Amino acid sequence: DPKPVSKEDSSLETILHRFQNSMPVSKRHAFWETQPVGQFKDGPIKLPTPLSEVKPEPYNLPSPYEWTTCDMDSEETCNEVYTLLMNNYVEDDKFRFNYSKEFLSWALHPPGYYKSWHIGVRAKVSKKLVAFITGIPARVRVRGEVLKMAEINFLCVHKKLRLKRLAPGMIKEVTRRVCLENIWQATYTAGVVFPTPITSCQYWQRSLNPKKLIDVGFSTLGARMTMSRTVKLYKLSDSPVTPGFRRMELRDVPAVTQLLKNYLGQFVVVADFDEDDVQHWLLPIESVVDSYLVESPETHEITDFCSFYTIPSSILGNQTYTTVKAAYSYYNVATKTPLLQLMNDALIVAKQKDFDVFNALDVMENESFVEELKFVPGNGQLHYYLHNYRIRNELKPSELGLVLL
Ligand code: MYA
Repeated sequence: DPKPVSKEDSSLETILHRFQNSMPVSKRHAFWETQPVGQFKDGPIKLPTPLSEVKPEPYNLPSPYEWTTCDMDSEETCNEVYTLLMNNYVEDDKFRFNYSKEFLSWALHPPGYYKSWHIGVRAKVSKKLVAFITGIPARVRVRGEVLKMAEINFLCVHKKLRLKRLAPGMIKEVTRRVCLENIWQATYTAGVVFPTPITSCQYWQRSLNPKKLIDVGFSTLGARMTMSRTVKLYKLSDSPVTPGFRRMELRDVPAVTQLLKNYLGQFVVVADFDEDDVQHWLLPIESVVDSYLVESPETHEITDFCSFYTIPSSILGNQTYTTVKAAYSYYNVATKTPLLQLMNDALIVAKQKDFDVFNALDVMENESFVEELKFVPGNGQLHYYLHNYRIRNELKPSELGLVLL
């Protein structure tokens, strides 16, 4: 059984044995798999060490700073994290992500989360929160093997403390705390390239409120286009067109889990969701995550599903508008309704809910609808990474069935 190793049985020998046994005999190379050469197969790069060998105390920080574990249930701490990210998280020349407090609470409290993985750095004297990084537990399937992983997100260092090598210390500390839970793999995404992405994805953006997006510089008026022609180009129906299209409810969790499981089976790196995960990640939460499905009016079977999450972005230096409200395509499954029509309905409900733009990565089958639904390529890429897991061949974005926040 090559599956995650239990705490009771994590001796190196047992792990090595299980790891080798995960390959069919004909493909195993007991000697060469121990040598520093490129390997034929996907798998861990380093085997787990016994837990007793994981460093028990935190890494050192430069002396003016100290570690803090952020209790995200505390309103005060949640506010501090929110403010740090609002002012210092990912930005380009015009926009900066402005994740809401409700979103952060949702993102950091999935089933089985570890409080110790919500890590802050404070200035010792003022106690001001100056840096942050988080992990959450997840099961990720890589070519058929389900692994317990950490999803790492919200790495942020205050602008005044940049380029002082705080980030590497924070990454080492989160790694240590993940390993203490006997988890040895992680996944994360970033807009920058470092060693080594498993694939690099492209964002596509669909204007829902083109006038505002043009006014704030998010998009530009196309060549030979007027504002009124542009508004007309992006106009959508007032309400969804698919009969039986409705918001997901608690009673739909089993059916949605089944739909997702069946659908995601075809991809190479995939979120492995059970019913608890689906309830947490996909049951709608106002201004955080939206999910819709198609219930057949005749059979009442749930045949299709679509979802998106909400991240506002602050507009830097605009007098009229402060925020762009963006929807991010999450997981979508079409078995009866054409995917194009399903996603068009998703655009319609997003427009009804006053989103300005709908974003989608070119993961899963998203490339099949973006052009026809008038998405345009965004600038910049999103790179996907695995920590301590080798994938021999770089993947195509369409081989990913995993969307992080
Ligand atoms: S991605 C979002 C990242 N956040 C932002 O972009 C917000 C704005 N920027 C900042 O706050 C800072 O610039 C950050 C770097 C904090 C990003 N991922 O301290 P430094 C490397 C990984 O002097 P700073 C997200 O949250 C850089 O290449 N490494 O730099 C996922 C250099 O290393 P090297 C990054 O600018 C995070 C070193 O850091 C990133 O003050 C996944 C410089 O450090 C980045 N996004 O701070 C983290 N950006 O010299 C990895 C820069 O080698 C998790 N760097 O090039 C790994 C798995 C851990 C768990 C394992 C469990 C088993």
